[in-house]
Amino acid sequence: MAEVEIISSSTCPFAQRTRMALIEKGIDHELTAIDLNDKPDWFLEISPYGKVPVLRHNGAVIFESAVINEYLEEVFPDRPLMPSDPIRRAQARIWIDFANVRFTPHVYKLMLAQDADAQAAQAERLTNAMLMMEHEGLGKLGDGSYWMGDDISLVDLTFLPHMQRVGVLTHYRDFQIPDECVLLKGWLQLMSQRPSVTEGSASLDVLIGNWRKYAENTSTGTTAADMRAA
Ligand SMILES: N[C@@H](CCC(=O)N[C@@H](CS)C(=O)NCC(=O)O)C(=O)O
Repeated sequence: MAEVEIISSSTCPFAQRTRMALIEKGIDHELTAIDLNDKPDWFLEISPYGKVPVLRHNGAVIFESAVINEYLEEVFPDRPLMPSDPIRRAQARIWIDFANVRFTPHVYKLMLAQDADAQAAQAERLTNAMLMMEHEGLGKLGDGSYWMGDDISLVDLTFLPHMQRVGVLTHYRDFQIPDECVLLKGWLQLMSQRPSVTEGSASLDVLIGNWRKYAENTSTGTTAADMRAA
């Protein structure tokens, strides 16, 4: 048995962030997929939020994708995914926080919105978040192709899964990445070729099927409940 175990579900974008970190860092790991509609008792005993991903390592249980990724970075420092300079590390953390607090909720809220006015308001919020990512993030952080320059980092891994789901928003809500976000589009294209992305990603058709529960606002899961309240 590998010493690192990641507990996931087949199409969870948050678990995808941690799986990508494991692959990018070359960490041998065991992947345990659970059914979120029928959570096993052993999982509920170790996961206080009842959410994936959960990491088990050396007898410890760690949850929350951003915390798991920082933990992996500390414990497995080879093939670093954070800059070495403290200022750059702080900048990376600012954008990881932005992804979690100011970007990802808008993706879900646009999916969950049912009437046209609410959808238009949510689409505007998501557009503004992307414009900020384009101009204040990718446009200012460095000259490289990735968020923090020439090397992939935890920032890229944090944004990627929900940026991939823009195709699902296009399907259900006719939402597009704004035309002026050329850096963002180039970054998404670059990321889509990385083995950590191709290995850990479901097809667009699968994602469209999986997110129908959000598009129709019928999800009874905790993620939808949290995002409705966000
Ligand atoms: N903030 C958490 C979010 C994790 C999350 O929402 N996971 C979803 C699956 S994508 C989940 O396990 N939901 C449980 C449920 O819907 O009951 C993280 O970053 O790890």
